[in-house]
This record gives sequence, structure tokens and C-alpha cells, in this order.
Amino acid sequence: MPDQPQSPAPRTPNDLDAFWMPFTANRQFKAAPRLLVAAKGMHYTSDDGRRILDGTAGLWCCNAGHGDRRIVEAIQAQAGEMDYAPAFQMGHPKVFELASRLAALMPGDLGKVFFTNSGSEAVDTALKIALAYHRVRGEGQRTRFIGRERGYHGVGFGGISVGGISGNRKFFGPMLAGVDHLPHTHLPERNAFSRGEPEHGADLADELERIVALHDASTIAAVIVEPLAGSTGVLVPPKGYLARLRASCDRHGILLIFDEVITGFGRLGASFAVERFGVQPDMVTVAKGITSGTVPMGAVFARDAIYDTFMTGPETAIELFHGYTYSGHPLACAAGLATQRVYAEDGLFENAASLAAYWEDAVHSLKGLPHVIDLRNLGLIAGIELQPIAGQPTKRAFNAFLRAYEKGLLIRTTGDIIALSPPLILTRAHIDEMFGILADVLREAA
Ligand code: PXG
Repeated sequence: MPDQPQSPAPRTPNDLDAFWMPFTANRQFKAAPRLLVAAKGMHYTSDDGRRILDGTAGLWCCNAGHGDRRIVEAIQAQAGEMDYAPAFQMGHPKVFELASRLAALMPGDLGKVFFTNSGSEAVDTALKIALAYHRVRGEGQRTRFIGRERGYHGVGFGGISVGGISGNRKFFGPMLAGVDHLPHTHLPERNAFSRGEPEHGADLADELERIVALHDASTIAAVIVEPLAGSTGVLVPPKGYLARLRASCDRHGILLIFDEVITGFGRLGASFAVERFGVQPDMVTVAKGITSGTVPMGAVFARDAIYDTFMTGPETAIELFHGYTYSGHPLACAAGLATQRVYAEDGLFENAASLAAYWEDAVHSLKGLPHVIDLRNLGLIAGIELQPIAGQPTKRAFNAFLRAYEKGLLIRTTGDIIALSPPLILTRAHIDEMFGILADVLREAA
């Protein structure tokens, strides 16, 4: 008999060693961990028993706040009734119900919904649908994608290829072939301290014409952008930019994909950025707020005409060779349906819209505090850009994150930018508290 492997040393529940944490400085965290143990409404509870005001809706996802009884009970009931149903060649009622409900919420003719389990999967799914769509229509040479600098589209190979964050790309080889990037729209020298959509930069959408001239439109499948770039520091689109991109895509038969993983489900005070900006893309990717972060789920909305294009071969043929074991998982569907009911019953998108002006004033009240070099906002999103400490990029904002956490406020940082995106259940009093703490944190940093 071969030697038995030695059994590993027993782990205590608090042994932090085995978990390889995502997008985290593992050694720094494990030396001084920050653990959350409970959540209700606008607050987390930390393991040392402190209430932490949630300034980020988890990671931009818990739009209905935490622990809403209606969502919790729907998930519990579904787990008892049916844990799982096969996703291929089978269905269950709630997945159809959720798709219909979401399609009704989305403006225009984005009437077909393909379910995934995350934003990254939604992005890769949308890119694959774009390629397959052109091929089915007899334009299979349209294989190029155009993303944008400072775009974040998740961490799949498709997403990092069209994404524009060097740290997410440089370790991972050549990625997808045939991807080009539009320039980002961050123009602090012209737009700093803009309230809402900045005045300057719509012409940056015309860079698509330059890329088309280089490659020829007949080689380009799709353009993908975040309507508002969240992860790279809240880059609000310049006035008219998205409409100009749409016009350019129309001219050249290029599909336009909006990645609304952050901007969807009320974050901008409207159902989706599609509604907020009145610009109609051909596909929309979502995740996060679809279930208010309670059960992992993502989705791609496609225009009816895209779906119809696939429905042309023999009726017995599978039209799209794509899907996940957990596409439309019953627990996620139950969570999604309950979440959409909560959004509607409690008027949470309307609450976000009605608080947006108050939020904007609160954000811009930070002007003049030490090291604040730009303030940006739209809907219930804020970006607070700090002057980096010379030679130590990211440190100033990360220190602010640590101090805010000590003072009972959860914020998020990227580079030297603080991002805020609270649950949509918040009140003016929460906004006052949030920006009061933040102002103290920034003053102390002086
Ligand atoms: N697209 C966009 C626009 C996103 O913001 C994804 C795709 C990927 O989603 P998944 O579910 O695969 O993570 C995202 C995710 C942050 C932060 O603090 C942002 C995201 C995730 C985690 C942190 O900026 N966005």
C-alpha cells in the first residue's frame, strides 16, 4: 500500500491561511483582517461588533440594502421547494418569469434575456453572441472587438481583452486577438469638479471612426463600453458621448454593447443607463443589482432582432452553443424576482432619482478639503479623486479607506480615487453621516 499522505494540520475556524483572496493584498489583509459577520439595511456588523455604514452597497451590488425580509424568504422558500433544475433542454417557471419581468423593465426592444452567473460571464456571453450573430447573418469576418481604455468588463479572457486596465491584462498573455481600444474619457484638466455629465469630450467617440478607417468596418463585430466607467474611478460620460458612439456604430453596422453591471437597476436614478441617457444599445450586460447581490447572477439583454436572427435554422437544432450549468439557477431566479418586486414596491429607483441632487451637493461639499483634486457624481455614485502621495500611488486613498472603516463607514478605493455607491434605500440622514465621516477622514489626512 502506498504511503498515506499526511493529514494536514487541523484548521481553526479563524485560520486565514487557506483562502486565496480575490483582488486583495493577501499578506497585508491577513496581518490585520477586516471581517464582516452580519448585515441589515444600510449597515454591516464587523466581527468586533461595530456597525459599519455601507457606502458601497457591498461591491456596487446590494441596491435593495441588506437582509430584506421579502428577498430572504423568497430564497429560503425556493431552496426548500426545488434546489436545482437542469438548464439545458429543460426549464422551470421562475426563469421565464424573471426574463419577462426584466425585459419589461428594460427600455426599447432589448427583449431577450440570456442568464449567466456573474458580470464577467455576461460580458463573455455578449461578445460570443456578437460573433455568432454576424456569422449567422453571413458576415463571419466581423471578428474584431473595440473596448475602451479604463474599461472594466470583468476577468474572463473576453472581458480582460476588451477591458482597459493594464494590471488586469499584463500577466495573462495575448488574450483575444483583434481587439482595439477607444480612448478613455477622463479629462480632468477640462472637466474637473463637473456636476453630473461633464461638458467636454463627446468628440472622443469619433475615435471609433479612426479605428474603423484602420481596420475597415467589415472586420468589426462590436463595441463594448460601460456607460459610466465605475471600477476605474467613476468616469461619467461627457454630454452627448454615448449618442455619438451609437451613431458611429449605426453607420458601420457594428453592434453596440453597454456593460451595465454597475449602472443597472436604479444606480443612476433610472432603471438602466439605457433609460437615463436615452441611447439604445444592441446588447446590455448586467449582474450585481439583478438579485441585489444576494445570489450570484448575471444576464445579457439582446435586441429581439438579434435573437430572431438565430431562430432561422431547423427547429430541432440548438441555435447557440453556449450556456452554464447554473444559467437561471432557481435560487437566483427566486432572489431576482423578489428583488425586482422590492425595487418596484418600495420605489427604490425613484428614491435614487429624488436623492441625486442632495447627493451631488454632498459630494461637492468636499471641494477644498486636503488633497481633493476632483469630484465626480451621477445618480447615487460618487468619485473622489485624491492627489497621490509622491512615489506611493494608491496609498493616500487606501489609508482613507482604513480610517473610514475604523470610523464606521465602508468605502471603496481604486488607485487614489474613492468610490461611493450606497444601497438605494438610503435617506438624507445617511448621506449626511457618510459625508460627515468622509470629511473628517480627509481633514485628518492633511
Ligand atoms: N462589468 C462591469 C462594468 C463591472 O463593474 C464586471 C463586469 C464583472 O462582474 P463580476 O460579477 O464577474 O465581478 C464588473 C464588476 C469595484 C468592483 O470596486 C467592481 C466590480 C467588481 C468588484 C469590485 O470597482 N465590477
